Amino acid sequence: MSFATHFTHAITRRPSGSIVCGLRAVDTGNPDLARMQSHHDAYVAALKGTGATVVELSPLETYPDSVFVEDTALCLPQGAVVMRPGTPSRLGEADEMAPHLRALYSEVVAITQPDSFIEGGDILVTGREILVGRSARSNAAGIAELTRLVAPWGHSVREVQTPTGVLHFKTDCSLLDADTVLSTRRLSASGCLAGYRVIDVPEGEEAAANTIRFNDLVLVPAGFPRTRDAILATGITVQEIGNSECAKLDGGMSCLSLRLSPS
Ligand code: CIR
Repeated sequence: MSFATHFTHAITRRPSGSIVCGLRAVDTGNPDLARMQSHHDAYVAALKGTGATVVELSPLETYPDSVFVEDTALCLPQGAVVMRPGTPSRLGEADEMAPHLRALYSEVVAITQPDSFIEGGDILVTGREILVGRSARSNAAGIAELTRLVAPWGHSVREVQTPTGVLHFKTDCSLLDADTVLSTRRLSASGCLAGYRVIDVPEGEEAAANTIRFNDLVLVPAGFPRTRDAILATGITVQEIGNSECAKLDGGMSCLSLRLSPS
């Protein structure tokens, strides 16, 4: 397994009661906290089942969307980069995450420029590069600052475009192995994944494009059998996790963890 799919640790944060105030593009009703917590428990258990250590952080009432920890940092083998979320209600989540990263890494740097915005959901780390989708949450200044910060660690960043109306780049794609990307057709048709082996999610199952490859497992949102079977056909073990409540807030499998393997 490459550095892009092998992880010794994950960081998660339990959802808080304030989750009903979480951001959403379309209101399909409030998430049910108890059901979300039970999905979250299954998610954490699946990560632990691969042998990884999971750091489970306490709920943060002040930040309704703070269960979506992925947006607060980029974790690479050499160090972590603390993000600058592009929406005011989430900006403070990054500072809350920083000390937990410092506990695991000797090098932690941060996006700090006032005009820079970038969220982890827009970043796909593959076996060969870091793809960052420009979106309503991640701008050119944020991507440029990230590029400067990770260059000394030997990483190159390629700016791409998150499809219009899609929250994050990884809403529409995820890494299955170092060279294989699961993608919606609307994203793969843009050509930004040229050179990768691309598996398109079947039509009607676009919401299943956001999975996570975590060691030997791929975690897939429950309810998308054709996507599950397409991944199973690659020979990777799949585990389905309920995502009905996070989906009401535009969240999926990747949003719920930071995945890392500090070197
Ligand atoms: C938000 O709008 O920021 C949250 N309701 C959802 C964040 C999902 N995060 C992710 O895709 N990485």
